[in-house]
Amino acid sequence: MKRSVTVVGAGPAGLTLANLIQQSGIDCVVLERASRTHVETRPRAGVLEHRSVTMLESLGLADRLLMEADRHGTCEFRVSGKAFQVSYSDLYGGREHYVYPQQEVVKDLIGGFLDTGGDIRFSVSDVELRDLTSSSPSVAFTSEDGTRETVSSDFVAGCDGFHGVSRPSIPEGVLTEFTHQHGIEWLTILAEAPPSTKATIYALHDDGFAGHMLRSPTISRFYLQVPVGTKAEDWSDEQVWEALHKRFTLHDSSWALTEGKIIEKRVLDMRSHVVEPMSYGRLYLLGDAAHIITPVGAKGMNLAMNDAATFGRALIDFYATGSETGLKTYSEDCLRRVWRAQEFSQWMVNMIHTDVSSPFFGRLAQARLEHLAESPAYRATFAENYVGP
Ligand code: RFL
Repeated sequence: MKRSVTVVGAGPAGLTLANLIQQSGIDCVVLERASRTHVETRPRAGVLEHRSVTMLESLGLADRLLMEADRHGTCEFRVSGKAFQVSYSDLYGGREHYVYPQQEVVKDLIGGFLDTGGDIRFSVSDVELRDLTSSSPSVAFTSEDGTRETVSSDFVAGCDGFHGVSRPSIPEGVLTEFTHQHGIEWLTILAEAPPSTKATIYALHDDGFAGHMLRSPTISRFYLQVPVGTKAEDWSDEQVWEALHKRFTLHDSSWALTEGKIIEKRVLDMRSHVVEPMSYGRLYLLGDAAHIITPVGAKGMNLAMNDAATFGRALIDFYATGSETGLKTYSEDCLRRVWRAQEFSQWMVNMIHTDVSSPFFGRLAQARLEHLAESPAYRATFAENYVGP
């Protein structure tokens, strides 16, 4: 099989790229390890930045999103039983967050790609990347029916997430890896509970952080900071709700948390990881394959889509004019935004946890939150980073 571009992985990065280049007449195939049902029902992130939505709109893939997504321009911080809100949209040119679950984004992207004649192979296995420094790299895979196939192409887009095969296919010593373990762990909970808030809540409590994120009118995501080494099964559902009630408590309000059936409970790896450069020969890494970030600040899916837009533009330019400029600057262009998001996420991690590394940092967190509550200039900087450039 021959295609111009082979895309490994059908997450937000791979599918955005596939739609973008296919709409410009560049043929590609997407190879995905999981089944279609699995990727279309896998709940993960849920916040899209204005820029990601604009890109989906330009691809004609935002109709359902614009109808169904909730728009958010305010978030709330709770400290020692008192709340304050930051209206980040007002502080940053009216830009808003769109709350729309990642699996719905994936569903729309798959639908759009297939409707325009796209080729996705689901449930493939034993994906192997070869000859990456040649002008015709290839990808071998076993299709769902057990047939071994090979696709050769001009470029391979490694969009297969942090645990995929693309990054490990790059010889040792080529990439510089930057890893930071944030020294905290979060229990992430998805519950069939309508949101108890109109704005995302970040609560700082002596027992640890708690977060209430919005997903849909019937589903909410919660986060609880838990001691490092905790296993999800250490926490019963009752303990989860008890901790959430306690950490979200407000002294001067009748606000109440609505409970629901817990449908997912897992401990999140609160790690940041970035590789440089994001390419090797004709292999380009996109999204989580190149960088992961904590969920603090809701950047992961947006960075993945930004990589896809940047690489897509570079490919479109290459096939239209022969120019390799965009391909050469791809890594540098993406990394600038990746590091800015990492810096913001780290800043926020330090602000919403009481005990990241020592009680000293607990006091710094309080000082930072007080500054945010009091200073319009500080809030404006937060808004710019939070809602996305
Ligand atoms: P994805 O979404 O992981 O997609 C990669 C795709 O590649 C497939 N794959 C392979 N395909 C072929 N061959 C192989 N060898 C393959 N190995 C893997 C996978 O099945 C998958 O379909 O990466 P992408 O496109 O870069 O998108 C990145 C985002 O998914 C990610 O940044 C966010 O979801 C991160 N994230 C969250 N971000 C938030 O902002 N808020 C959250 O609440 C949040 N929750 C999460 C998350 C990531 C999670 N993962 C990856 C562990 C919760 C989870 C569980």
